[in-house]
Amino acid sequence: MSLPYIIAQTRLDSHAPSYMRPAGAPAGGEAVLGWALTIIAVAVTVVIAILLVVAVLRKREDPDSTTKRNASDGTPRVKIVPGLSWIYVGLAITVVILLGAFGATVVSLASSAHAPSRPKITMDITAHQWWWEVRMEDSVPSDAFVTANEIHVPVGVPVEIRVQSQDVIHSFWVPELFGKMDVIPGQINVTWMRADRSGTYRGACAEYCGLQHAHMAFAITAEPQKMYDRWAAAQRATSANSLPPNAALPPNVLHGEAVFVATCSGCHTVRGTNALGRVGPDLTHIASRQTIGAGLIDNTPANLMRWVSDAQAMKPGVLMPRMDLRHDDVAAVVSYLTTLH
Ligand SMILES: [Cu+2]
Repeated sequence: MSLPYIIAQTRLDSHAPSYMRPAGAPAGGEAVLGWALTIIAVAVTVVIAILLVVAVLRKREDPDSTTKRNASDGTPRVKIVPGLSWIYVGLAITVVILLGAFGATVVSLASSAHAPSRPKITMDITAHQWWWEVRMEDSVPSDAFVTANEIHVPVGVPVEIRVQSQDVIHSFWVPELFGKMDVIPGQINVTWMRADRSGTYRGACAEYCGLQHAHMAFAITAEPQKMYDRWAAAQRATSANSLPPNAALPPNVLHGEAVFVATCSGCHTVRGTNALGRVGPDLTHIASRQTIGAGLIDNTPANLMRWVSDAQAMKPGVLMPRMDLRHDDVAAVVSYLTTLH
């Protein structure tokens, strides 16, 4: 990674996720380490370049260029060139810098491996080709809830993150909050994060995992505790609860729900209905999400129409098949999905 690229990342493009612009821990300590190692590497390169230029420009005349030989046996005399002892000084400085950088790296990574205090929230992340299932655990098991791709956390609170994979190897990464954590089938890897600033931080899969690896994004929104509590309470509720009791729903929404349960329930869950599928993302509160297709496109009715009709055309290879539904059935399903706040 070149220095101009790093500078462009950190200064010019304020929207691109960058580990050099941390918004919490453990990313903060890792960014300090990253900057320190970058500065040392640049300084060493500059010093060596200057010395090389000086060496080339400074043409010293050797007053005694012919090799003298010992009179006794004719072997060449060993001659110590003045200034050669500086090599030892340079070597000593290099060793000290390298050992210092190594020690700082070990200490920094060891201290960022664990949260400084016991995490208050645990999230279980399950990677799928190509989306993220999220289960927010709770000390009261019935208060745990499942969502997908978009996660909220309270600012200033350490969060334990446990990652596992449903299929192939992935990697879970939010550059501004924490380093990459490999997601490996058959095991649970654990990391942690603490957002220190409100904001929405984009994450991505950081391990090539197939055709749509590039479209496996997610977002973590850090917000004040009260706002997080409201979000969590809304996510816990079934979608039926999010509608007024006995609400007289428009006929197209009711029709959309019927089509959804008949057609989509094998793969998707909408809590409070008979749709209990676990293959695809839980859609109980899909209307509250910003994007569809794991960060692929904005969650708008027009994009939902395109997605529900033919997800393969938008994200080739995705598990969701092309649905052979009539146009008015798709429109009804979209009307229904937009009520799931
Ligand atoms: Cu991937």
